[in-house]
Amino acid sequence: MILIKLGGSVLTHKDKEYSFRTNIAKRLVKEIKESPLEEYVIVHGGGSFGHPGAEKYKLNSSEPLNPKEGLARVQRDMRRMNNRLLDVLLDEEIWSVSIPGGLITIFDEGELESIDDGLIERYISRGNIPVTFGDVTIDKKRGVTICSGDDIMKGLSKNAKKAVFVSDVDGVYKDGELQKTFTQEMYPLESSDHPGSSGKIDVTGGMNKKVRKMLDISTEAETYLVNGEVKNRLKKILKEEEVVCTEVKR
Ligand code: IP8
Repeated sequence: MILIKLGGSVLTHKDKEYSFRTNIAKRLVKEIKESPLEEYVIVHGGGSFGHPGAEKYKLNSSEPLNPKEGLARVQRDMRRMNNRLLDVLLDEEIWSVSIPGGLITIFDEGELESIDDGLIERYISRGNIPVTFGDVTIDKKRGVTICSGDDIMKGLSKNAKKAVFVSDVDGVYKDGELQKTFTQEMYPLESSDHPGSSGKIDVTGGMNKKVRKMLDISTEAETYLVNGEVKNRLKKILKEEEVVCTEVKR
């Protein structure tokens, strides 16, 4: 099984609320379709649908504000985004099923405790493509918390051969240089490592957090970060062709 995370940074304009980048989504979905994949799961992030509400209700903190309302509103926002992606997938005849991350995960103090991968497996074995996404979920201590798409990638990685993170950067940089391979010793990153890293809202926090999760995932599956804004990079990586990207390896 292959895991593909379509980041909120490619699927949305992060600085404009609820702005889905339909054209990029269409191209990425076509690239997936043109690759020889059979069993795969698509995971997507929150971008400008999920993150502004998550920030407003402080859903990633130990004391969320108005958690009932925040849960309801931000879950609704994420389902809006998911529907936009489903429209694109179904137009390409990729028979997708939506599995909200908030309904298959349980968190404890902001950390993923368990994920119901059985549900995902059941749909895969039917020949459907599970599409899951970052969401608001139940947290044993906090009541609610944010489940990021990266957490879902981690939760599903034990059954995966490959985990591909599609973002708006060419890969992971160290000392301003794009790394073909990023290893444990290069962690953590300093803000000066990554050129052009922006201060856009992303409550699940920056490249360091992502790379930390990718290092963990790499003990289970080959793990890559690739730029989805550049045509055919995703397709090439799925076809196991040489492409500009970073392999993260513990
Ligand atoms: O963009 C976050 O998912 P991510 C989901 O994968 C929400 O971190 C609701 C902000």
